[in-house]
This record gives sequence, C-alpha cells and structure tokens, in this order.
Amino acid sequence: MSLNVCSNPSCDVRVSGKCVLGNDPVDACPQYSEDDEKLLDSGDDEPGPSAATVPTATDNVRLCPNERILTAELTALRNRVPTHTIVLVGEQKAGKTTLLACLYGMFCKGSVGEYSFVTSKTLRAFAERHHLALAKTRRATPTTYRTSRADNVGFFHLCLSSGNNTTDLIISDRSGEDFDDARVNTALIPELRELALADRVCFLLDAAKLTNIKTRATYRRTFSQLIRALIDNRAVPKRAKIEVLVTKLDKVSRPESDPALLEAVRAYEKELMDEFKPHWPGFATYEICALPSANHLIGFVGLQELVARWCEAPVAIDTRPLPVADGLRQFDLLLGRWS
Ligand SMILES: Nc1nc2c(ncn2[C@@H]2O[C@H](COP(=O)(O)OP(=O)(O)OP(=O)(O)O)[C@@H](O)[C@H]2O)c(=O)[nH]1
Ligand SMILES: [Mg+2]
Repeated sequence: MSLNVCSNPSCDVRVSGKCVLGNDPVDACPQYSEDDEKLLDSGDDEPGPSAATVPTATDNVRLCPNERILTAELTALRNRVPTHTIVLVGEQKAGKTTLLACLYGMFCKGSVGEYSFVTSKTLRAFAERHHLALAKTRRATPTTYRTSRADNVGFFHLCLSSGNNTTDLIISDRSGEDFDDARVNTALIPELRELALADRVCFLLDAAKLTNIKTRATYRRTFSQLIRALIDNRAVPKRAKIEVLVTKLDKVSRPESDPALLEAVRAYEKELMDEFKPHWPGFATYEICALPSANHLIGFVGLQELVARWCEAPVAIDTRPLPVADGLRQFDLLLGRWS
C-alpha cells in the first residue's frame, strides 16, 4: 500500500505538510490526491468496532451444554419423561461424587449387569468428575474434588436400557456440608428440596470413618441422627425407599485388616435396620465400593445390584378410593362389589 499523498515523487508533503509547488492549502495542488489523504493516520485513538457491537449471526439452535441439571431445569425433564429420582445424602467426603463418577466409568466400558447405556444429558459433568476422581495426576492417590457448597444441588441424568425397557435415572449431588448443617439446624431441612422429588434416598455411610477409633463414636451418632432428622421432619416422601450405602469397603477389607473392622460395620448395619426398618418398611442397607484404591483385590462391589435396584419400577401408588363398608346408597356400594 502506498502512503504517498502526492503523485509528484519530489514532493514530501506527507512528511513536511508543505507543497513543493507552493500551493496553500495543499489540496489546491492538482497533483495532490484527495483519495490518498484517507490513507494518512488521522491521529484519532478511537478503537475499532468491538466484538460486542458487531452483530453476530445466530441460528437460534440451542446446544445442550451437558452440564449438571439445575433444579429450575429439572421440572421440564421430569414432565417430558418418567424418571426415577435418586437422592444421595451424606456428610462431607462420604463418597457421593465418587459413586457418580464410578457409575459413568462403568457404563463407558460396557453394560452393567443387564443394563446398558443409552444416553445422558449430563455427559460433560459426568466426564469431568470421572476424570478428577480417577485421572493419574500428580497426586499420590486418586481423589475426587470436593463438591462446593456454592454449587448448590445439581442433578445427573442416565438413560439406561434393559431389553425393550428404558429407564431415565436422575441422581442428585450436593455438598455434604449442607447435610451436616441441616442435621444440627433442622430449620434448614426444607432447603434440601431434592428430597421431595425422591423415589429413593441413599445415605452414604463411610466404612473407614465408622471403624476409625478417633471418629467412630461421633460418627455412629451423627449418621443415625441425620436419617432421623430427615424422617421426623417429613423431608423424605412416604413412597420413597431408604438405602444405606456402606462405602469405602476397600478400606476395611485389606488383606492385613483386622476382620473385626468388617464385623463392626455389619453390627452397625444391623443396629440401623433394628432402629429404622420397623418404622420405614422400604429401609435397607447395602455394601458398595466405588473406588477400590486401598484394596484392588476387592474390585467394584455392589454396583451392578445398585443399578438394577435404582432402575426398578417405583411401586405404583394405588389412587383408587377405599370401598365404603356400610353405604346407604347402592351407588356407594359399587366400589366394594367391583373390588
Ligand atoms: N478408598 C476409597 N476411597 C473413596 C471411595 N469413595 C470415595 N473415596 C474417596 O473419598 C474422598 C471423598 O469422596 P467424594 O466423592 O468427593 O465425597 P463427597 O461425598 O462427594 O464429598 P463432598 O463433595 O465434600 O460432599 C475422595 O478422596 C475419594 O477418592 C471408595 O470407595 N474407596
Ligand atoms: Mg461431592
């Protein structure tokens, strides 16, 4: 690009601002090019049009971000397809997020029992957690990043198929601190809004903490206290099943571990059954291991059965009115005759 503003090569008007032929003003010179003047730096510092002011073309196609589903978006999904909602409950570092990461990892490899992966609306969120839980980074052992309290509650989606049946699982994950707070201050229980949607509420029990001499006394008490607080404050819907998932089984079943550790876990499971089963028929305990890093020999425990249970059709609620035993009108007695 030429920066000459005058067609006369001997004129240095561009530098000196004076016409070699003495024209004043300079643009009175016939050899002076007005067009080329535009090439001169005006000296203005105004920035060019910013990205924000340049109109961008949109095609109105909304891409699925595949992040965690937030509460506000959940209703739309639940209205579209019948879902089974699983709520994970547990104090900090109980293993909630690791369990989610493990489920994703297992379906990446193939079928789990009779269930195979169909799709997920939260693939990216699953993949991130799976990577953080299992990737060989510079850490000495695999670990999962803590779920932040600021994250609030988020939901993960898995669509699984068995034969001709497909099941949409929605699994919630939130920071353990929220559950700790709700246990000591029951006024906070209504803020655990995911519980009202639950078909299954899973309390994660850390087997390592339960058998640690320093923590076991407090942990035994606080664990059952949390279940009781949620039941007594009617936060768990009556239709929901309650599962206690004993996690980190690998830590109490190392070859060199004292067998008394596992016995202590089983004894506590029995105590929980005795305390809650009579009041909540759908109460049960199960043992799982979602990250066998302390004892590779044990492998992944109880996850195939867990998937099968979570995919079980929720018991249909009988909405028919009860027959009237001593109705005066024939019409009132009809229901009794039909049933
Ligand atoms: N050995 C072993 N470690 C586990 C297992 N499950 C979880 N962990 C570890 O326990 C720690 C806490 O696990 P998380 O999944 O982050 O626990 P969380 O319940 O999501 O915790 P918050 O997000 O703080 O509420 C991590 O370092 C995991 O690697 C397990 O089955 N075996
Ligand atoms: Mg977490």
